[in-house]
Order: sequence, then structure tokens, then C-alpha cells
Amino acid sequence: EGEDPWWRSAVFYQVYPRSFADSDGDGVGDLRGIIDHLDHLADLGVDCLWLSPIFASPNRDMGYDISDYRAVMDEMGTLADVDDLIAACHERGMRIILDLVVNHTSDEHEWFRRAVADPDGPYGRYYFLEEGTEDAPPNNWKSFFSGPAWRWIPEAQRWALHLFADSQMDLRWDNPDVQREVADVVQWWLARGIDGFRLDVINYISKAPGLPDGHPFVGELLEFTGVEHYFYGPRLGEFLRTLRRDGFTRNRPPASTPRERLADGALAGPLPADEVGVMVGETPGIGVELGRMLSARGRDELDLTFNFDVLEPPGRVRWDNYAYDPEYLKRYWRDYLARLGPRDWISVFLDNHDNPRMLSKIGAGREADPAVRTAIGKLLATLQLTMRGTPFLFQGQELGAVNQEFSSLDDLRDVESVNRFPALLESGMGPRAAWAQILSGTRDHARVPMRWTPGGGFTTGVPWLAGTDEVPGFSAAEQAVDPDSVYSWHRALIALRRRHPALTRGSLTWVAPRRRNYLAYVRELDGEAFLVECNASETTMRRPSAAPPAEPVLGIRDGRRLAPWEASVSRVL
Ligand code: TEU
Repeated sequence: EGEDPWWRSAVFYQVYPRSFADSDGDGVGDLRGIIDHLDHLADLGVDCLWLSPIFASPNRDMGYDISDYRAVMDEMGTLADVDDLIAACHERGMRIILDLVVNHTSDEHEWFRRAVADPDGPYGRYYFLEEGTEDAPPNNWKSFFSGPAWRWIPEAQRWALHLFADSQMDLRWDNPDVQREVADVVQWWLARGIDGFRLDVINYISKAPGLPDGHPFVGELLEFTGVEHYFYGPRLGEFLRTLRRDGFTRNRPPASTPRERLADGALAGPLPADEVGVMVGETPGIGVELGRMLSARGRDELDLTFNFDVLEPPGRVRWDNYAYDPEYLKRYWRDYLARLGPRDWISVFLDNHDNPRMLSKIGAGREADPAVRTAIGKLLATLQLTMRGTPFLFQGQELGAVNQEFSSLDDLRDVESVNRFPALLESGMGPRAAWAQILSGTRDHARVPMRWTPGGGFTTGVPWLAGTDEVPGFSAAEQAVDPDSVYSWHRALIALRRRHPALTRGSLTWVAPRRRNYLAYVRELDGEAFLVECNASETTMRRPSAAPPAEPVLGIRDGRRLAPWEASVSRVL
């Protein structure tokens, strides 16, 4: 692999299993459903699937609250189904990674039950079980899902830390037993044949010793109080290196520190051949510099990170209703590419299961016109699949999926939204303003079932969460046979990437970056160059003279103008 590990040129595709395909009519997506639809993904050209959690879970946070890391969630199938899915992926030349949620476990995990039963015993040290009295939590940290980050556990007469829902108990990583348990889970799954893990909120696992109070935030960022004490904790790098060595490496190499390997001259060389699992970090809030450090070659921490700054321009939060300015996309990408070194790499994403659809944020209502919706869907695909970095598509992006028209809280299932609405009312906000926030930001926009057929096709039963989008033309069945669809565009782009390494490994040079709403760059490698050109606006644009002469490969190319929302890839002459 060396300088060019497989995941650098791969296209990843995130499956949200609960909402992908339901094979048995219980309204919840399952592993058989994924297997039945693998050809959709193979046909699209996907290289690696990432499955959101499929492990046993009471589903307070839809699988991000795991009660057994070695068992499959009842509604989703069995271990034998996972084995079949792994085999079915590998048969098609695809890889598969799972979601490792180990900042916390469900309060129904055996470890937590034992901890509560005997807080002074060995399992008591798996969690943050702090002594105290019921009226005074150990510090002022807030939970991301509203309220304090502490829950009083009467049976144990202790406080338990939970950065997320009050049933998601934070694990104590400074306990070597916890590190060993997690490494064992990783080894167990690698032995079953998976190709790595996406590691949930992995930058939160090292908490500042003594758990000091956070400096309080005000207003919208209230839920972040305490974040400075765990978002890049003092032992984070060490925990990750240990996890890589004991979990992700099949044949444990002789212990050596990065410094020793540097002395060996090994840092400049290929990664050890026994490295088996890719480590994709979900890393909220780390920014470019820390992200770069966490995934730097030879530091042996993460392989890829997610930088969430792309999701909202400064001054905006997910709960705001606003039109996302595509100029910001350009500014964001220019800025981070300028700060990454030639050996650095990052993941490139626009959608996931925690956010409203980027297509709708940019469309800001204009995507109600199916032609505009298609055009913006193609434009975003063009940028994401030709940007420098590893693209992570989220299910539905290839179909031009948009936000939903939920009408009340009863339509929603996400714990974050369900908790947040009453918390906003309690803070003095009126019900209308509170609902407007939820409607802008709810994670359920992205979690509605895939539209396989015009009528749905996700389940024969009642879906666990209902989608409201019924616009004709945007189901998988319709798009697969339409050469002008968002799906066909994705497929053509991915095929092009495969054939031309300039689009993956090539250099990237911006063209006329100061031209507003014009997002264009040249990707070049070994004498082959492609021009990517987008008009991210609803008005016709004159083509800048700085664009090099080129012939279109994907899309049409009028010599003088770019149509509204037009995107194209051309070969530079
Ligand atoms: O998300 C972590 C995270 O920081 C956020 O995206 C979070 O969901 C929200 O934006 C806070 O306001 C990961 C998972 O992707 C998410 O689904 C889980 O709920 C969360 O961790 C807890 O496991």
C-alpha cells in the first residue's frame, strides 16, 4: 500500500441500516435488505460501505447506544446475516466497515449493569461513577441532547457521566481494562472479515483528569459547556495508538514508539503490511490543525477524520433556517486544502445521518422545482467526487434526496429533537419558534427510508419513521433507467474517477476563485488534467477567461456561458 492505501482513492457510501431496506415487513431496515440491494451500490460504483450501528441496542439513540458489541440488533438480523453481507460485499469487490461506538455504551450493557451492582468492583471503573449527593452533579458539563451530562443512579448512589442521551454512559478510557475490551471487540470483528471501523465521536474519549467545570456557553451553544475538557483530551493520541496496535493490527508488531520508528527510517516507508483495519474517525469540533495531526502519516492514530466545519458557515448552527451560500463551500475547501500538507488526507462529505440535506440547505426552497433539484444534486456530486480527499456519500444523495415536510413532533423519532423541543420551551421560547428550530435542524430529515420505488418500496409494513417526499422521478427505480438522473450522474462520475487517477490523486488548482458562485479547479497528474466547473447560482454566468480550453467529458460546455446550477468535467486540451 505504502503512499497509496486503498482508502485514499475509494468512494465510501454510508448506509443507515434502519432506513435502507426492510426485508421482513417489520418497518425497520435489516441486513437481508442491504444484501438484496447490494447491486444498486455495486452498479453505482461504490468501493466501501460504512454501516451505521447494527449491534444489539435498546435504540434510544438508534443504535448509537450499544448493549452488546458482539450481537446484532434483533430487528436487523443475525451474525450469520452479517457474515453473508461481508461475503456478498467482497464478492462484488466492495469492502465494508462498521460503526464503533465506544465513547459510551447503553445503560443496558452488561458492563454497566455490573458497575451499578458493585460500583467499587472492577466494572465500577469502566464508567465515570462519581460519588456525591443527589442535588449536586460532579460538574457543570452539559449533554448534547439537553440537560446536564450527569444522571443520578439511585441503586449505586453515584452520578454517571453521559455526554449524549441519559442512557449513553461514557466509558472510562483511562482504565486499561476498557482499552483491552475495545481492542478485543475490534479484533473479533476483523476476524469476521470487516475492513475497518468508523469510530464514533472518537476524539471525546480522553477526559481531563479531575473532570473540572467547563467555562459556560450561553444561548444556542449551551449544550457544549465542558467540551474543552474532552474534545481533544490529554491522552487521546495515546489511546488511539494503543487501539491501533492492539485492535486494528492483526499480527501485533513488537512495541515501538513513533519516535523509534522515525529513527529506523520507517516513517517514510510503507505502513506495516500487517495493518488490516482502516480507522475513520468521527471527530466533531477538531478543526483542520488537530485533524491533520490526528491523521498524520506515521503518528499511528487515525487514517481519516471528518471535519464538520463544512456543514455550517461561521455564525450559523444546524437549528437556523437559512440559505447555505455555496461560496462558503469554496472558501472552506480552499482554506483547508491550503493548510493540508501534500501527505495529508481527509474525508469529504456533505450529508450524513446527523444533518439535514445539503441539497435543501443550498436550494433553500428552490429545489421544489424538480429540474433545480436535479441540477443541484448533480452539482454537489461533481464537487464531492472530484475534490481532493476521500468522498463519503450518504444514502439517498445519489437520488437527490431532500429534507422532509414533518408537521409535528409526533412525526419525529430522534431523541435529540424529542428532548430539545421541551427544553426550548422551558428556556422561555415560544412553541412556534421552537418548532421552527426543530424543523430546520432535526436529524430525521436524513433518516427517512430510502425511496426504492415511486411509492416507497422500503417496507411492506409501517415504516418506523415516515418520509414525506413524493415528488415523481426521484426514486431509485426511476433514476436507474433515466440517463439524465442524479443517480446516472453519480455513476458516470465514479466511473470517471476510476479511470483517471488525476481526479483522485492529482493536484488541485483553483480557477478564478474570486469569481462569485463560480467553483472551478483543475486536477492534474502525470500530464493528464481535468477541469471541474460549476455555476453554483440560479443565474446564467459568463465563463471567465481564466478557464483553460477543454473538451467536455461529463455535461455540456457552451464556450461562453454556464447555465444556472450547471456542472461539468472537461479534459484540459
Ligand atoms: O454524533 C456526534 C456528534 O457530535 C453530533 O453530530 C451529534 O449527533 C449532534 O450533532 C450534537 O448536537 C455521533 C453520531 O453520529 C450520532 O448519531 C450519535 O447520536 C452521537 O455520536 C452519539 O453516539
